Amino acid sequence: MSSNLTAEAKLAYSEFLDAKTLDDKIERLERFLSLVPKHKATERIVALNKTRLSKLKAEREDKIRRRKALAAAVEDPFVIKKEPQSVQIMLVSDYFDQDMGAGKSTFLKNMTGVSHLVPGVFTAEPVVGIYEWKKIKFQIVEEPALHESQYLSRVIAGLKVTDIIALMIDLSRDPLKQMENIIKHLHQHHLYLNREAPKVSIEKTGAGGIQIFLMTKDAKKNENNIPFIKEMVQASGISHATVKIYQELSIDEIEMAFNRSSKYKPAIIIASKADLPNTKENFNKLQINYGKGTKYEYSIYPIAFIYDKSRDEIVKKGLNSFEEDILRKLKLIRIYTKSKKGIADKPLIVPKSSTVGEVALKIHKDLYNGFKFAYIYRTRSDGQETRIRAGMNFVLNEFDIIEIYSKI
Ligand SMILES: Nc1nc2c(ncn2[C@@H]2O[C@H](COP(=O)(O)OP(=O)(O)O)[C@@H](O)[C@H]2O)c(=O)[nH]1
Ligand SMILES: [Mg+2]
Repeated sequence: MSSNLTAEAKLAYSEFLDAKTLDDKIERLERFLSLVPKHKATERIVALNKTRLSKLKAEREDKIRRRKALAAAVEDPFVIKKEPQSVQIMLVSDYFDQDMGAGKSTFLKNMTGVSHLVPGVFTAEPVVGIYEWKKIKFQIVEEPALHESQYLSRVIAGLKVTDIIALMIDLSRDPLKQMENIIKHLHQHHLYLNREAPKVSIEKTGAGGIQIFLMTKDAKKNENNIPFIKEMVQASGISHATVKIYQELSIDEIEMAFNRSSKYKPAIIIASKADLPNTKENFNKLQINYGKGTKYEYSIYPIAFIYDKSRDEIVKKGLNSFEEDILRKLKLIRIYTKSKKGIADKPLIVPKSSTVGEVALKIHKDLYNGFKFAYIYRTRSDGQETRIRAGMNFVLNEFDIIEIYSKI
């Protein structure tokens, strides 16, 4: 133990080492971490023990999950079934006050028309709605505002498997504070937004301990941290592995890379209540700190739902290219299938650069197994309509029409 720690922290650590049950271990390690002052000299101790902590928590959650699975198959409101062929967007915000929500319910209600929802009332469980945009389904899930509670880890578990996360930031409050609050909770549970995973690979082996290889010139700068990296890999519960590192890693990045619960998700910011006076300045603050041109590159949508008396309807502002942007951010393209019945009016949503073979498999495995060839109808950039005879490996473009010929 480092001499940078207070006597109280050292005592807490030895109590942790003495803990017998999983719950005790977690509680005592959390207490120890709360007693460690956070600065340069302690950042390794903190990172290492945070990794230990999340391993213990993962163990506990696993136990709880298994226990639950054994019990009657009660539907878990925190597990959201995804509509097939849809894009799922989860809304989160920080927790401020019961009566001062960020605008998630208002967004959900106005976009999807879910009726059993009262804006202005705290939502304790996820609420789901769905709407169609150009024949594509968008499923919107409102998560409870993030705050320390027994549900926080379940909310974040949901966020870790969604397609894209929308941070709802209330422009009538300090936006940077809200961002910090949200990101703090997410990082505590090792969920990272608009960031790439550190370039590291871990391959478990049967024996031989932890072998670390620094693969690039930049990676060689980690030389001094090798013992620490080994400790981190072990703390994550792996005893034998080949670890290849391709970049220089900060202490934070070491923690991200070797924590097995780390997840990376695309995210956008929806900046609500842009109709209120004096919100322009807060919007600018968000833009400068998190918008395009910063390292996070958030797309930020300043929105408002305004009642138009003359038309007796709510007008949505600020969402002009919302769905297009989301598809682009998720690297998804639309293609259309053609059969004897004609061209489908619903597009298939597939990853960019999908091949004819991948699409055939997605439609039906018989089309794939019996595949002969496909016709691709494509409008060229000069406006010319073309028909291309294509094999399995042909790469599709957005808006291609595909007609597959199969022996089956
Ligand atoms: N002026 C204005 N108020 C809004 C807007 N969106 C939400 N609100 C208000 O903000 C409060 C909280 O909204 P709600 O949707 O319940 O937030 P949630 O807690 O994040 O679900 C309610 O009183 C809403 O009427 C908006 O675009 N403009
Ligand atoms: Mg709500």
